[in-house]
Amino acid sequence: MNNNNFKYQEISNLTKKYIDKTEIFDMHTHLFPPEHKSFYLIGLKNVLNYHYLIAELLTSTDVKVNEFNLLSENEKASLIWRELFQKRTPVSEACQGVLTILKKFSITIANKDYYTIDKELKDKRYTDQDIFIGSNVKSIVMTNNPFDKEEWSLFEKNNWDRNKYLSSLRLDNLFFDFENSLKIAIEQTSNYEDENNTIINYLENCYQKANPVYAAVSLNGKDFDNLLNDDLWLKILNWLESKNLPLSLMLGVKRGVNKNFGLAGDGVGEIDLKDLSKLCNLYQENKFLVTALPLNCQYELTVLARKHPNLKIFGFWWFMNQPSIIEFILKMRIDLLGLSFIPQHSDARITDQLIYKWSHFKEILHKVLSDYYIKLSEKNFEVTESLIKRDISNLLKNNVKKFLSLK
Ligand code: FIX
Ligand code: ZN
Repeated sequence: MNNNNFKYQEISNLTKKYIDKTEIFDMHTHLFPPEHKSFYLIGLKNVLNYHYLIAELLTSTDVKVNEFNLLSENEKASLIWRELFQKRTPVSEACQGVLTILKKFSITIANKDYYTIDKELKDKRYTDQDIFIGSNVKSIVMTNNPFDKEEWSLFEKNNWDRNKYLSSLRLDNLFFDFENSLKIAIEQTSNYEDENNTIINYLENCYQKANPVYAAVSLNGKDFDNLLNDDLWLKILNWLESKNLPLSLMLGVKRGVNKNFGLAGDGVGEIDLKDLSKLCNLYQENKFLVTALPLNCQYELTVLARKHPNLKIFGFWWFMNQPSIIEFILKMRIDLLGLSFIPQHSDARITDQLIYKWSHFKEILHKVLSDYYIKLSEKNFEVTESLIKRDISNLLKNNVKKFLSLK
């Protein structure tokens, strides 16, 4: 092997070493700790009932949604396994994710049915901690909705690991269910002043109770007008600034494209990123974490991240989280932003998913990052082990923790 090839192999090996070694901070998930029993999801039954797989089942087989919804969770899982993994080839990203999880636990598939595999996996008796260790995820941020009383009851308990499961304030209900949100805010706060101040007082109570690391909303085009023109959002943004809390904006979703499909029925909406730029200019002391669903706005979003120091791009959200898209967009982000952005989040809904959501991404990161380091090396820039270690720590944890002002 000539000297150059040796150097390239060494760079690739070091890049893989630190991508595998670096503990991950996962900044957006739908996970909950085991102590939040009715919201804690783990195991093959839940992995197969992921809405990505349900959408695939209902559109690539003759299964009808009304019949599907009458089945038990186990019957649904068994049907999904049979239809997508036995009668068809599981090549989609969501299907391959299931195979990655099973492989991680050394479960061979052969032509076993769901119940056989489920029993073998259950016999492993793994916990959330085993999955965090197996995927090298140190901490995750939950999606906590202060306007869902049952889900929010997590913060009445003190028996769970608040360093591992960090909290957020998910505020979508203020858009689509303001009346009930206000009702909850009035119930939970003693002094009623006016609607907007009552909401702010309630958010302050929630902040004290949950210690969130950011607030978050998902938006489509028309919702942006509220953020820019609604007095409530003016107050919320000022309150967030006073708390040094970023606002995570998840842009370009269209809820209920197929209302019969439930969670599996959401799709891609439209978004005008000129509104985002206006928001960043209007609220220069606020910090905005931004991810977008439409593929056709990724270039404009990346350029905007070069214009607004208070805008930080994160992750490959939902339908963007596909290897064929990630490689292309990750390269564009590095070409335009260097290594200053937050490259990924898992969006995991079932704890086991941390295993595949991160291992699939890290494979791509290894390939892309190694190529950039080799290009630098060819320009006689010295790519050292400490440089590689530093960069990967920034990408997988320090960039997001710094933006969230976490130690
Ligand atoms: O708005 C969100 O947080 C989305 O991630 C979810 O609504 C979506 O169902 C999801 O889990 C996508 O990965
Ligand atoms: Zn999500």
